[in-house]
Amino acid sequence: TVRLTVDGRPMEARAGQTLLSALRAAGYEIPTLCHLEGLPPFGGCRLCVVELAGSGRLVTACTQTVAEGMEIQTSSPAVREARRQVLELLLADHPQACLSCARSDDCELRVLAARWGARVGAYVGARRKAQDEAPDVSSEVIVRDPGKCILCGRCVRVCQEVQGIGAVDFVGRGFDVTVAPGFGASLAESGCVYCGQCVLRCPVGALYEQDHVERVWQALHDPSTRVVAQIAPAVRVSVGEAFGTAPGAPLTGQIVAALRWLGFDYVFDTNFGADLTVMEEAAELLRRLSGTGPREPLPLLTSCCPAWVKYLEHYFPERLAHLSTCRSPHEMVGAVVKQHFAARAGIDPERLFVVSIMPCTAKKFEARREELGGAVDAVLTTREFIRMLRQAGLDVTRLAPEPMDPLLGQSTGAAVIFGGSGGVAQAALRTAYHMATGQDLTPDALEWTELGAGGGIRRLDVALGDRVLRCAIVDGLRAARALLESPEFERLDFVEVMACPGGCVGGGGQPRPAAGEAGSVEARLARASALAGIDRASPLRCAHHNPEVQALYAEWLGSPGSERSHRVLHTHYRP
Ligand code: HC0
Ligand code: SF4
Ligand code: SF4
Repeated sequence: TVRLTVDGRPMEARAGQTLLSALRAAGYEIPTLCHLEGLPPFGGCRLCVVELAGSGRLVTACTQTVAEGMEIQTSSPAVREARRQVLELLLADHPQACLSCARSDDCELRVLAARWGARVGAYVGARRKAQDEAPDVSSEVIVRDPGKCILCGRCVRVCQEVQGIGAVDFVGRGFDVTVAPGFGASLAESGCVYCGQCVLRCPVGALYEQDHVERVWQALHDPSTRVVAQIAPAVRVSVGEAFGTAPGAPLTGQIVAALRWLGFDYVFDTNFGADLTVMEEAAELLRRLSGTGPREPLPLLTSCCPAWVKYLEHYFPERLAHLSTCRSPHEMVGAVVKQHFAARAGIDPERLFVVSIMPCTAKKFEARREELGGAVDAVLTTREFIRMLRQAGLDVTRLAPEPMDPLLGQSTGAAVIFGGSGGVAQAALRTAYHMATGQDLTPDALEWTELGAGGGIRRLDVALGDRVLRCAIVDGLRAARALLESPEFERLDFVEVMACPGGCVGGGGQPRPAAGEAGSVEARLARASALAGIDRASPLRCAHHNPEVQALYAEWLGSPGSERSHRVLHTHYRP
């Protein structure tokens, strides 16, 4: 340990730690607009400056390493003045549009400017050209508003360093500088896969999702439309954060109650679709293992993450035959609702409007794919859903829990863990094992080993009778590229890939933690462990034990992999 003095008091830190992480660990709230948890320091915004006692020098806490005997001031007059100036310079090149900005509620610039007393108009002069550029609305998922961009570089770095994509970058110099896709391309023309990790990190209103809230209200207010909601696994453990709960508070029943208050006619569970996906994907895996299907290579790659699917289509089209043909869980729910539930309930499917509430921005893109036949009509991110709740004046934490509606409302522990990295693979293995051996394996017995140092790839071998199934879990697209390009790839049988770090719990549509970027990793872990807790406490932990799924096969689909299952629950991909 290293001993230092902070604001006149002793403090200990780990040798080699940056001042920023040491101060934050000790409970100091140090402002930054560019720092990203888990990535190397950037030192771009200069808001995290602290004063070195003695020299009076200001240093950026994010780049400065702690040293024995160091004495620092975190809120001296010089520190406060420097922070205020940084913020005033940012305001000088920022539209004063806070009142109607998509990020007004949780804009980090607005909060910090007010906190440090930054004045609008303190600096006047030329402005960057980007201020006069119209927002890029080319994609059906993400809006990029260059006029609001403060050039913090968070989106650039998360896209490049976490996802390994680099769809956006700094372009131009001086007053021309902006953050955009290369070669003047729009976001829709770029290599963006719509994971929304950049949206999650943007501190201001320069990146946000295309808003589906109004179209959902319209459907709810239309007396001739029956509106169906379904909620994703990861949403149930994050919505509460906007209403003051700690990350990971499970609120499934309260969310169902809130949806009925909002006027939804039916509330179903994407988890039901996850159980259904498990049945189909496990059957597909066993079929591929037996080598009977045409052009169905191993490893089988999971396909429920639309950003991952788009990534493969764009960057590795030669690998598309590896992708499971299963539609993702919420698309399965949409298809079953429109093609089966509607008939049973005597409703014209044309009058049904299905809304998916997802932790994900890419699901907006998926829902528009022609191959999926418009089974889902609108996708709300967790954040948009929270805004609807606020518009309706509902505090979800104060509602009495209610159950989901029958037919597509029941689910098992296998389904809920879909929301965290590794969950899809574990859930599929539970059922594949049963399909192959007639026995249930102990869910908690699956022990994965980390492959390489922090590379985001985990491995597991599972004995299926006399055959050993070689499986991997891939967390994030950078790790996915590493695996696709490694010789190890061809030796695997089954691989789960989720685009977002930590899986959907860290999805691009999730609420930003109350503690901001500084609390992001912690929030992700808390949400994932909450999902694992729901699984462990579930009376049923394997998809094949879901009574409603069994009933759906018995009365309509036949068996997993049947001709009807293929028509309703599977898809194909475009190179
Ligand atoms: Fe996910 Fe899903 S688990 S992708 O991460 O597979 O969005 O939560 O809803 O569809 O179930 C997201 C989360 C889902 C789907 C499920 C899968
Ligand atoms: Fe990059 Fe994902 Fe943002 Fe697209 S959505 S620019 S791929 S981080
Ligand atoms: Fe969406 Fe989940 Fe994929 Fe992220 S990991 S893009 S939240 S499906």
